[in-house]
Amino acid sequence: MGENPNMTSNRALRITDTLALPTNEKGRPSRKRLTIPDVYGNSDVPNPEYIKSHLLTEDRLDETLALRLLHDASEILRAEPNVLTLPSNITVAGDIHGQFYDLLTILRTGRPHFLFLGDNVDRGSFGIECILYLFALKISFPTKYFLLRGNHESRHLTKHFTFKRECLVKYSQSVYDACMVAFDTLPLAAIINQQFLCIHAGLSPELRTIDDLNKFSRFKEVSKAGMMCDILWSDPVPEFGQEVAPYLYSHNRIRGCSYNYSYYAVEEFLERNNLLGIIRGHEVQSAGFKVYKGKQADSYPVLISLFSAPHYLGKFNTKAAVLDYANGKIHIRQFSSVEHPFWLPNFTDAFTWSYPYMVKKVREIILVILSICTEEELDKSDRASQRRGMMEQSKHVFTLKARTMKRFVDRWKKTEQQLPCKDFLTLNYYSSPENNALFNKINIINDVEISDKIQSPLGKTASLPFDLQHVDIRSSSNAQGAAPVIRLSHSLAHISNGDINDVED
Ligand SMILES: [Mn+2]
Repeated sequence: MGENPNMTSNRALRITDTLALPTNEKGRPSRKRLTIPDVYGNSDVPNPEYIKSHLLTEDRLDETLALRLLHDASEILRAEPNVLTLPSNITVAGDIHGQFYDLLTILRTGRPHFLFLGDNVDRGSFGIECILYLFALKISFPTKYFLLRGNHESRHLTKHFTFKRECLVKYSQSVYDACMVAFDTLPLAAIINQQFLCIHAGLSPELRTIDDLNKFSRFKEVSKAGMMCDILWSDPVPEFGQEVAPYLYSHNRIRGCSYNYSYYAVEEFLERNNLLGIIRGHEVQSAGFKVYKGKQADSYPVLISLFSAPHYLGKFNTKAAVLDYANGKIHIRQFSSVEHPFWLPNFTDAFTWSYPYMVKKVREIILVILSICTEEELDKSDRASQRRGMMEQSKHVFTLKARTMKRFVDRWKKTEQQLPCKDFLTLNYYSSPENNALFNKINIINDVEISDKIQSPLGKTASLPFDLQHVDIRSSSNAQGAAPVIRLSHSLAHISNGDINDVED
């Protein structure tokens, strides 16, 4: 283990096992927030098992405990180099994306060491659970569990996808801020057994030797260009291994930033650095993994993609996979998703989510109550009332009121369609042709405004209700400030072809 001589290996295994677990009746939430004494006891390391069983029932941690875990883990991570040196006999996992219950599947088996390639948060509803538990494991067993940074371990993506909102709903701004500080300390790459480079996304034109990765300070937000951006954002070219003519890099149009690297770029890099292959995550795979061309028929593949979030986004029928490497052999282990608790889109509570339904139904009820007669009947009623006496006059007044009310409701209906109210629309999840059109229209406008404002190299594909058309917005990250590119139905088009390799993650 050469990753960090200063690592506090003496801290490992000193787990207090005398503390009583808070009682959870048949897996129901105890509603008790675990505290520092509950988890740390008299030790300087937490007991991850207490944390796991508590989080499993959707219970939460006391804020001081969450902050302590984030702080303690980031201190250990900060002491690690940019590039970890790891041994063989290891399990490598790709993107987890907030799927805490599937993360537990990975951890249940596996090798004596674990390496996570990044993107543990966003998309799924349990990103903070993933981080708190993985960090508890890191603090307790710093030479067993290793974490790399993904492009989603950053301020600008967690803000635009789900993780920030999740932290604010489940915890607080302080916990989110502490997560961001901790993410800045995550190492960027690992070399396994002096043979394989493990990295979240891939190569960069600026990356010539492994030493290049250790030459800069990583303790900052992910940059929007340059090597730190590339290794967390790049992808292999779509025609990887079947390039007609040799070339190294092309612009990554799908991501809107960074590059696509070719087979030749990988081959050249591996030869220069005397490595066998690259293991990376970053792209969803229908089988959970993708093995790319090897140098020769019997050699190791030069590139392997892993994706460890099964049933991705709750709608893609995808498997997940991890890679076991031991005794010079690579084993890919596939796994399927397990059941998990359900969260409404955007962590909305049930009352807020159902508010638009209520407004619609109450409006319809009022309309039905007030529509006591047709327009013709109203006209007849008008003429009749003019010929009758005082008793009839009161009926006339009522019909006038009814007519006014109907006009008011009709006008309200039109106004609602013409003037998009953001609050209403973000809650407007119910599906009908006119509402879908309205929702999509407004969603595009909002996303472009946000993307323009921060000039972020991100694409936003999450958080739309499943039954709505998938809207995929990608804004260009280049300094010239090119107009954002709006592409419709990108992901769904691919899934319908059984090809989801292109879906951003
Ligand atoms: Mn990624």
